[in-house]
Amino acid sequence: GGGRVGRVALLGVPIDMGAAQRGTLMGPAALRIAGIKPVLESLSIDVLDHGDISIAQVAPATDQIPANANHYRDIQAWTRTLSPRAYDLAKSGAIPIFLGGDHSLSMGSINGVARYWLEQGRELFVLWLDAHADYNTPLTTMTANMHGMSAAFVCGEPGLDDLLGEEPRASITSAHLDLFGIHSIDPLEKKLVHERRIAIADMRAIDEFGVAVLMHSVIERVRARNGVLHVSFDLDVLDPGIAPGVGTTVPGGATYREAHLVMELLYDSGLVGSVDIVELNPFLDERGRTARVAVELIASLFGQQITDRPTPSNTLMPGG
Ligand code: 6HN
Ligand code: MN
Ligand code: MN
Ligand code: MN
Repeated sequence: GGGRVGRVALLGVPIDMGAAQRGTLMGPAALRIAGIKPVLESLSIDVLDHGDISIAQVAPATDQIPANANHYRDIQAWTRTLSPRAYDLAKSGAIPIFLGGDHSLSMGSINGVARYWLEQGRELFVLWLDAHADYNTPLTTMTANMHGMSAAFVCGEPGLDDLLGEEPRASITSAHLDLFGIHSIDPLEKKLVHERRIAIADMRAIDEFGVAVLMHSVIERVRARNGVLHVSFDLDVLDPGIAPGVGTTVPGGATYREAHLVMELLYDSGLVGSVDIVELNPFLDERGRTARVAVELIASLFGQQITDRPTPSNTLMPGG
């Protein structure tokens, strides 16, 4: 396997203030110990690890702190720091992988990457692999935890309007978002997702139709518009039986093979331009199991195959 992807840039984003449970700040270290760099290198990919970003240098913000947004100042500092770094990494021509950290990091990573692709005249699409929709705003949230608001923020939903400060806002639209693997959604969040007519493949749809059929429609939508795909991979989309090391486990998640098939089909598509891997909480993990599963899935996303023989779908699909 391997070959299509030339360069990957790793960037650790050790943030845990967006979640209720602390500990995801250890995620980047655990992903490195689980071998993310050597595994990608074994696929003939050039990997540059940029280390972890820090918010130590950020100038204090003075905007009003909105209600119902826990640790707003911290998330704001991370978002303002990460967005320009994400822009630069996308511009470097490497595929950035943002190592979380809780899911609030996607507010910065997607904003920066979207700005780069917008400049290139390419539309950015986002595949949100998650147990949750993360489509709350300060007006709908039941917890005020900002990792539950990141998909809504990147789609330009109001309520966190000054989060980026001087950093240009590069929202995607809700028509560029695919929620995939969802099996937990709050009442007002569900209403908003339906109002926006956001594409959702929930776990019931995956049970009924299978991953391949549903992924095909995600991929075709991006390909039809010559778009680029950002994969925002929240490890809690996986069943807690295979991925216990996350703060918000929900029963009924994706199986090991369902998740690998998602990644294999994404690799075959050749459309993935950037990746978040979020919500790994080593403090809650069992002997590194979840970190290892995450790295195995990243391997499939970057071209590892069970055999190197063509499958029916990667023979038929252009770019396969
Ligand atoms: N995540 N919907 C819940 C909330 O607090 O808004 C859970 C969010 C989980 C967020 O896992 O990235
Ligand atoms: Mn999430
Ligand atoms: Mn989640
Ligand atoms: Mn199932």
